[in-house]
Amino acid sequence: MQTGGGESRLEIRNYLTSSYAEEIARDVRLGLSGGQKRIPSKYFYDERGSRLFEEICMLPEYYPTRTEMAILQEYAGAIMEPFAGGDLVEMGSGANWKICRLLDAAWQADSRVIRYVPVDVSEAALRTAAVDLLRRYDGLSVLGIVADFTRDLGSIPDNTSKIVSLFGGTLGNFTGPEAESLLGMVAGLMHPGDRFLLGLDMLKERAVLEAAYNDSRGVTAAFNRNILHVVNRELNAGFDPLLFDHVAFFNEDAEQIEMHLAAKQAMTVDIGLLDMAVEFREGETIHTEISRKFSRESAMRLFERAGLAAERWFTDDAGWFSLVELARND
Ligand code: SAH
Ligand code: AVI
Repeated sequence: MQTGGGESRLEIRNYLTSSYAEEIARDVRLGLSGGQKRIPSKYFYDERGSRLFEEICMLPEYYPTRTEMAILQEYAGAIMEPFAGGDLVEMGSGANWKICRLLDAAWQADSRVIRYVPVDVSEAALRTAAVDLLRRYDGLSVLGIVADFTRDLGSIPDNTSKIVSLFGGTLGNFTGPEAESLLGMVAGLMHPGDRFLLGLDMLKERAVLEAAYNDSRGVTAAFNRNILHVVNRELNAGFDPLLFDHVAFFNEDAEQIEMHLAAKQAMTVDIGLLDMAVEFREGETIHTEISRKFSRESAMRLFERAGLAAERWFTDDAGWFSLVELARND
């Protein structure tokens, strides 16, 4: 869709609409049928979920956003300096705070021609962020891609130089094999000179990690429960989200935070559109998210397997978060 007037610099292509209903039906049926029940974390992000995530980013306990923002603030000039213009692709873009740091650096330097290409499953978040950017940056054009980046990376234009970014530690929301395949797909999009900016949340003290996912105001709990609101709406299900406790803990062996929703009592939940009744024992959980934490060594192993090479590492003084600039390893 091309919007008119002052917004003629905005085009949004939606690759999800036809498949979303079938996909959530398939994922929820499969996820709630096995031993450990699961719902994939990408279903957190409807309009309300994206807003709750933005609230999480501002919480005192949730250090990743402010730490990555500070890294970007310090190094955006150095990151953008070699980029002569082309596409700034952002996977899992959400709100536009982080890309603004890079755009500010480019706009201050000169007037390179830059197109911003956000890729996100949440059309609402993507549209709001895009319209705001067009207002702020004269001459910027935006091609928004509403898609699942684990599947539809082929929808990203491939005819110009680019910097691809995946901020926020979102890579950590994927298992090792999923992350490797995602990075391999990004490597496949890159040409000589292209760069990939990857935000990684690093291993640190358990108390700091667990506080970030168990905030005192209960915003993360509301974000976690929101996935049940999404399933209720999309699949005509009968979950009472308040009958599930938010549970988040650091699994040290797996080097990941795990988020679950634990049934407060035994119950049966009907999922109308799937013609399915799901039984819960008291205390039984739905696993909703992993958030993997990296060391330099585990990250380097992953890059190598995906055909990527780290060119520059940018970190904060405490080493809590890393922004890694990667190139294709040819
Ligand atoms: N980049 C932002 C937002 C991170 S939240 C930041 O760093 O703060 C994760 C974002 O990724 C959300 O906007 C969510 O809608 C999007 N997302 C999650 N899984 C996705 C997938 N499989 N495909 C496309 N977008 C996805
Ligand atoms: C988007 N992602 C990097 C967040 C994280 O920290 O793993 C999602 C989140 N889950 C709970 N709080 C934030």
